[in-house]
Amino acid sequence: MPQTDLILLHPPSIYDFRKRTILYGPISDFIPSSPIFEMYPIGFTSIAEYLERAGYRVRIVNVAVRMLRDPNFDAEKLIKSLSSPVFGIDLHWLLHAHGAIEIARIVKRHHPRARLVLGGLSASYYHRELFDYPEIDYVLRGDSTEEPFRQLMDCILRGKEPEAVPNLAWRDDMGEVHENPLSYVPSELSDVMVRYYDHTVQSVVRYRDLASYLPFKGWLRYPITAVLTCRGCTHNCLICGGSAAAFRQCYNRERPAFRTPEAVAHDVKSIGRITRGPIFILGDILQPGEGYAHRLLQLLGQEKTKNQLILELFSPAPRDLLKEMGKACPQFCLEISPESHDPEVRTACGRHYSNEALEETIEGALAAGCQRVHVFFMTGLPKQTKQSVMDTVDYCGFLLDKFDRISPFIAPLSPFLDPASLAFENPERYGYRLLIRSLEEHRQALVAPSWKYTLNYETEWMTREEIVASAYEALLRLNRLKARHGSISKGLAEEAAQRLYTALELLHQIDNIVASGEEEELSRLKATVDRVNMSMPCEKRELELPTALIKLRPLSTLWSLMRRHSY
Ligand code: B12
Ligand code: SF4
Repeated sequence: MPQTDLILLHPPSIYDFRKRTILYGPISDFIPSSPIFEMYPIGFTSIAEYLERAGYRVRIVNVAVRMLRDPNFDAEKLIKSLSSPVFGIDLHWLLHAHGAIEIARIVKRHHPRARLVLGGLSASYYHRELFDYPEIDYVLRGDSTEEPFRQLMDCILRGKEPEAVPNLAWRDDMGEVHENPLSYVPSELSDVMVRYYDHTVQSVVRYRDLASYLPFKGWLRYPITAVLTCRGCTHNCLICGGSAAAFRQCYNRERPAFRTPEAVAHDVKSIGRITRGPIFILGDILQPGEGYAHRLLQLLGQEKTKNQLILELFSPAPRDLLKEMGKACPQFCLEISPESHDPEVRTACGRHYSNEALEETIEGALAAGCQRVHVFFMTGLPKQTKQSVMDTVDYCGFLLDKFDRISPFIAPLSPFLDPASLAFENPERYGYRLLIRSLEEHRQALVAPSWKYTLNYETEWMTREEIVASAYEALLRLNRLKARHGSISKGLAEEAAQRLYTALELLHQIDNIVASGEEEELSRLKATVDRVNMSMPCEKRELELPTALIKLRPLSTLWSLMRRHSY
């Protein structure tokens, strides 16, 4: 196996998830990952490519996906077998608070002389608390760590103190913790994410290890990929840890940095060479202004990509732009998240538009040839009562009546209100009650027996119990509506209802066990809990675009590359 200088490990959300009995709930229904959140941050591939350009050999190992794919896979044995002077672990999503620390412990147990770096938004937010765990040597803060990481690698491998490495918090040999300024916040991104998709494919070939590079468990069946347009955000959604305010206050970013339309179009082209799976262009292309959106669509139109493109809007878009989307990306899919049917709730969330504007956008997109519009609603919002949640479901029915080729979805804000979000930072001001705040409390909450006990918040308008109960009621109602409208099959709707009723029954049983204090009884429920957790929710299937459109198998491309290269 080629020598490595850095190994990046992606942990499962909860390290020993295969042993524990935890009912995760509808926490990952809209993303390709399972409730173990096995997807690693795209930033891993960007860091790897940047450091390789600087002469370092970097390998990615998605520990979470390996554990999910094979129930007998021994993560500790694999980590023990690895060899590298530096290991990195992402704590980007707070959901990995348990897994990240446990993996850190395993790394240090077997590689006591190796240096361990954590990074990602949650690691940045909790960087001081992270040094309470003796395994952690460094935390690289901020949304752009490629260049600081290069400088840190130089220091580690040359035995130099890293006091000049920007964004770094570090523990010296005497155990003292230092905090360098978070000063590296690039306003342009031309030297990162240059050829990271090609590089990822080459790494699979070099390490002959496709399984460790898979972004999520089902990727070979449904090879969806993502292209990022920016770092930061222009919007200020109250509950989002990646809002403009969150970036400004916690990650020192005054304004977002956008990749050029040329770089984004180049990524789409590179991906098209690897797979014909759908490509999600992440981030509203209108954020940097209409000129940017028009230019990108022009480039995508010239490219004539065969992959189906998914575009997202943060707010309604003008009709001419929707028309251009249709021309540039035939059969495109559009995503928009009004959060609630009630403009008062929507405004309280930081999204300021009317239902009329929303419906005009949906109409415009469908008229422009959009294959499907996905509309996302949420529960657990400010000013949102249980009745308001049910009214949102009724509005979904209205949308289903009014438009064809539309899929409305609803899910709770769960399990965590994002740290750094306006609501997390000023809960009382926005009607939230934070139940836990510290990193260790979140680690403990993650291993609670059901998502009801993991939720880190409740609101002035709904208790934790009500948030959980209304989420299931809304999911069941929407499921019935969709079956009635024929937007999902009767069979699928029945299966989904069965899954939801079983989850409700389990919640009840878990509550009784918790109340009795006999938590060893939980293991009795494990088989059913695991079945509910790991069976694919109906929403995920609905979100998948028709696989008939995916003609090229990624595996065969990789095998042919492996045959051609000899690393
Ligand atoms: C794109 C995006 C996604 C994509 C992720 C694609 C991917 N594989 O990365 C999708 C849509 C799949 C997604 C899903 C989720 N997301 Co999201 N997402 C975003 C978004 C909009 C942009 C992130 C981004 O573009 N980053 C830019 C890339 C290049 O950087 P990066 O991957 O973060 O990596 C850089 C740094 O973070 C750091 N870094 C990362 N890892 C490591 C590791 C080490 C060792 C080091 C040193 C550095 C480092 O260095 C990297 C390079 O500079 C942000 C909001 C925002 N405005 O930022 C939310 C955001 C990050 N997501 C969030 C959440 C909650 C989720 C979900 C948990 C939601 C859910 N319940 O379904 C899931 C988790 C998915 C999983 N792991 O399985 C929260 C996180 C809050 C928190 N602190 O926990 C955010 C902040 C806001 C939000 N609510 O959407 N998300
Ligand atoms: S949720 Fe709102 S603030 Fe957060 S990334 Fe999306 S648009 Fe930006």
